[in-house]
Amino acid sequence: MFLTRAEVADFLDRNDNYCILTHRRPDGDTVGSAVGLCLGLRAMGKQAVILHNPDTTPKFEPLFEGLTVKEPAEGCILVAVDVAEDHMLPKAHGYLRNSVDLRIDHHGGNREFTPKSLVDPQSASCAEIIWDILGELDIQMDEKMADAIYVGTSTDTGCFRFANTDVHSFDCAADCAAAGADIFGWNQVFFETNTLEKLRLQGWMAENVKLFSDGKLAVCALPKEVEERIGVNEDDMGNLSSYIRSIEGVCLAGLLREEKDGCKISLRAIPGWDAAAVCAMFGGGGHAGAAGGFIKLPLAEAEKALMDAMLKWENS
Ligand SMILES: [Mn+2]
Repeated sequence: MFLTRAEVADFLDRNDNYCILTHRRPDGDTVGSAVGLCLGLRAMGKQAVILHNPDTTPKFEPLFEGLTVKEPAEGCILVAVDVAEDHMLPKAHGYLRNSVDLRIDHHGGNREFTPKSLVDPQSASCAEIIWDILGELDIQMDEKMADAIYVGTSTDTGCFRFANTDVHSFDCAADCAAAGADIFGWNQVFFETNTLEKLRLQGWMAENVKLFSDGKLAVCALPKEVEERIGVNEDDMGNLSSYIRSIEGVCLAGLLREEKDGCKISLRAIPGWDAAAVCAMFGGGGHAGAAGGFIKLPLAEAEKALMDAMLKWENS
């Protein structure tokens, strides 16, 4: 059953004892949405916690402080935020995939896995939907809530630069700023800081990227050996496909990362180009502007398959 924001607000108001779930390899949006919702529910006097996500990277730990538990309490209401499909739950939470009561999300076109859901693919971030729900519930954001909602909104819009950024994103961010969010501090953390290893890897990518179709398409195939030699961590690897897409003239860019039984692909596209459609050819998905998937082929063959798929989409 699909619910409106007002109906979700009403559901949250009428019930109690919530446990919030985030997606595997958590990003700013799933973390910000969970923290914002948890603090909002607590401000209403509700029992609310977030299930500890074992994939959490250090950047996000301060936001989660004091909110997480290792096990959901007996009989609690499970709410998933920014979780597109049940297999996107962390592996350790897989046993809960048939027990989630409510999903709040902005990924469209996915298989429903909860009896109740609020899915708005028009929303740039899930955190903005949480902000709307807090508004429906007349909750005034405090600094901590504002920090969380700002992290979600700013990271999913690439600091208000991606095509999904709209008036609502700015309204939400303005409200976060008014409520005391540390705008400069979070921007420094997420948009103005790189490890030296990440910058070295970008240097390698600039040397090894392949441009084709008159420079409109770009692919970079990254051997595991290079990642290990440079010493990048998982955090460093986030959003590197955007870096290739930023090359002048490139409309659609793909990054391949070599793994044990194949290659992980990550695509970025400018408006009018469809990263999700290309990833769908390999069973993956996402948004038109940003999508991902997996190709069960060795690196060189996967690179060829991805280049062929990108050309096929361009010529379709
Ligand atoms: Mn999101």
